[in-house]
Amino acid sequence: MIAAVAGGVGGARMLRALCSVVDPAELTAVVNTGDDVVLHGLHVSPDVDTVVYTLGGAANPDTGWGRVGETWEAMAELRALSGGRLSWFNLGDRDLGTHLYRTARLAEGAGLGQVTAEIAARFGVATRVLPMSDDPVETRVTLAGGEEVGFQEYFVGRGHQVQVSAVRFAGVESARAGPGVLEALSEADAIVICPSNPVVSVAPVLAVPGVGEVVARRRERVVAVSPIIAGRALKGPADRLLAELGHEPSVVGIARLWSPWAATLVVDVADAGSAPAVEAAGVRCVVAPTVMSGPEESAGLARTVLRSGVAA
Ligand code: FO1
Repeated sequence: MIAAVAGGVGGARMLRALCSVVDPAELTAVVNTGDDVVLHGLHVSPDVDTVVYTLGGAANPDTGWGRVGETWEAMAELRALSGGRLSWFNLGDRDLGTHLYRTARLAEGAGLGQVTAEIAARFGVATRVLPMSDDPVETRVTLAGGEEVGFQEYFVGRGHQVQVSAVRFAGVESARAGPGVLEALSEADAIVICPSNPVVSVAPVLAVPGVGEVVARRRERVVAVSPIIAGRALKGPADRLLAELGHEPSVVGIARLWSPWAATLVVDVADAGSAPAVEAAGVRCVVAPTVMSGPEESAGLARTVLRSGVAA
């Protein structure tokens, strides 16, 4: 059994790669819910949905989030009605079905983990997709001017083009790990920290009481994949966020960040020269191609990751 900690698009692609080399039913994904947002009265779980759609072969390949073959009739109507005020976050027609279902089931008293299992079953996903918590945890971002906004307001509303001075996970102190999360992490032969945004995708999962502790306890079996290659994030604002929050936006910064939790860090061949500095941070460094540009490259990375974690 393999467990993985994942955020949205980068995490989902790592999970899909792992599924190409192990039985998908042997994989459990623990997914960030700090990005969750209530919009138009609907509970949207972007990272959970991105993982489910990706593993179910239903994700939009261009964006990585949302559904393939999506239509946008409801959004167009909402845009026309509100003059654009209420349509800043794009919810496609098919995607809306997911949010309607989730919201209805939560109102009926089901937990987020249970509802996620139901949605995953509809997409034929054999991997267990576990939200990090059934309890509300909200990633809040303080902008350089002092204003605090919700994560999606920063990420989508402001296009993550604004400077950030702090990030916090509101509610995390009293959140309980989701059903099955601690067991999966405790029993896994290897734990993979996916190349998701460290600050806003992986950190909230590790901040859930008990989760960070069990990952740290299993450190020898934990393999992280660097989301930073040659100082840059392939997608999204991870490099800028790291720098703005006082971390080095490099594989060495990632090694320092993950050293309490991960014994091994996989870095891209472009960062081979940083291997000694990664090891000086107390983390075993594995150098391999990490860009998941196609199925073969993705499978190659997954094999490297599993070899590094299971053999530890
Ligand atoms: N990302 C965007 O950049 N713009 C959007 O309008 C947008 C809508 C959206 C709807 C549903 C969903 O599941 C994800 C969506 N995302 C959108 C992606 C999301 O904001 C980010 O991928 C994550 O929260 C960061 O991991």
